[in-house]
Amino acid sequence: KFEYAPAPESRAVVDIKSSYGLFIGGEFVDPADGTSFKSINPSNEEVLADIAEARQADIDAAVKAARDAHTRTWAKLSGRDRGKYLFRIARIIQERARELAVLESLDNGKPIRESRDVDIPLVAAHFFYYAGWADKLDYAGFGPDPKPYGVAGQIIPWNFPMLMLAWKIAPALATGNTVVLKPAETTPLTALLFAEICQQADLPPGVVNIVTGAGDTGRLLVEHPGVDKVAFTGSTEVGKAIARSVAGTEKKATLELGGKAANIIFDDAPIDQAIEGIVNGIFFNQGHVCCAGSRLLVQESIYDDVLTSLKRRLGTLRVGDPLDKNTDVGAINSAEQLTRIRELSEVGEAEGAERWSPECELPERGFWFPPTVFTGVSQAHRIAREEIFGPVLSVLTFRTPAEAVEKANNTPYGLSAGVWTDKGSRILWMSQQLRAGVVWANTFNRFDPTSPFGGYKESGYGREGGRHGLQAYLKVDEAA
Ligand code: TXE
Repeated sequence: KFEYAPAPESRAVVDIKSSYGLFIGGEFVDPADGTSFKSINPSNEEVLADIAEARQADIDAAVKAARDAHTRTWAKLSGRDRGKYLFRIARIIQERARELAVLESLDNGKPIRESRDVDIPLVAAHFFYYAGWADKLDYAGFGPDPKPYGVAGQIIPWNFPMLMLAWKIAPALATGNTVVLKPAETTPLTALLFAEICQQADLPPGVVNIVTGAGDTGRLLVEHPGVDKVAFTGSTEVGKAIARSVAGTEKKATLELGGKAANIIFDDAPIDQAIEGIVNGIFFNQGHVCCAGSRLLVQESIYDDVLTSLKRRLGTLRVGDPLDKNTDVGAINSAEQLTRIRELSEVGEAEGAERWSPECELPERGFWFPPTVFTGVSQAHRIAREEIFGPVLSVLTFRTPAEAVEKANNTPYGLSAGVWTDKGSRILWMSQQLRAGVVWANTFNRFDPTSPFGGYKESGYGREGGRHGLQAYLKVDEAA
């Protein structure tokens, strides 16, 4: 048992076993060749647990378990019965929310306030939402009697481990698919706790299988001939490799990849609210967010005011222990990600942008990076073009709405954007002009299970969330 101190909010107790097997056919099993890797706490580099690494024989077993469960039980259940299981899972997630939140913060490094108030409540909400759809698929507008693909191979990243699992598993199960899911290698623990929750909910064995491992394990899953549908969230580079791998096969794929979102502040915006939106846009979850507002576009006339207020606000952010309920910015998830953030920040300086961070003392152990703002950034700079995926904001300016649109769209990505203005007509115009899957108006990083989420351009294809999220798991063409 781990005891967590010092914040009373975090004084939860969560069982972390010293080692974890693979969850296949409803049980935890040892990997065929016995290899494993470590999951560590990024805030202090301590080992949390030893995690089994799945190889070919294990993927074969997991896909077979998922196939058997699909043909023998899951596909035969009525939508209402599938919904009952999902409602049960949602309720157990609520009951075990504290455990899940602490475990998420330990494994990922995100502040407990976020895992407690954002991640885990949204996870439960996703399961409730898709549980409600399970017996209404005939009315979802996809034609009569829409059919599941069968076995879904799902690969998720480390930035929102439980939430990405919910985005993947809840709609897949609601539509009658079974699942083999691979969590990211740096954050497997909540997915393994979810496996226990499936047991607790008496989910039929094999409906959900969790295989742990790194990129190679993911590749084996994607390439497995028994997988009918691939769903991936992660880097654009790996997403492209997956698209190539499934091309010419019968597999369907949905890809949710990187982003370089513009957060656009007009001079008539409610400034205090906008400052909060900028901070939330890029420092929420240490900026490990595919839709992070990593490019701030400020109208020139208010540039000085915005920068002064923003810097003052950043001076109040607390960076540190993820389990302290007062922490605003936690640890960077891994040494590799920290290196990436450091390298791109150095590139920013070398390219001539001006780097600024508030005074803050970072813990000695663990992976840390201070909230950072780059000014004097031009569109040609790499820090304005490439996803940094860390607490680093690049500030650019614009004069007219048309210039804001042009700069915002000047990116290979197209996942999200934010617009801050008092004018309703401008919000409508901007949202039509911006080439982004999500456009937030006078808010940022707001998620809801009822809203579809996904990208344009190199940010991927397919939508997760809402009614659209069902479509990704149904043979809608054949049914129509
Ligand atoms: O991603 P990977 P990484 C971006 C972000 C970050 C960069 C690299 O810019 O700095 O990607 O992060 C699995 N076949 N995003 O290296 O490798 C892997 O094990 C199948 C944005 O962590 O894409 C993990 O489970 N699977 C993104 C998952 O893919 C493979 C979130 C994501 O890891 C694989 C994460 C392969 N060949 C990173 N190689 C977002 N859209 O939110 C790796 N994986």
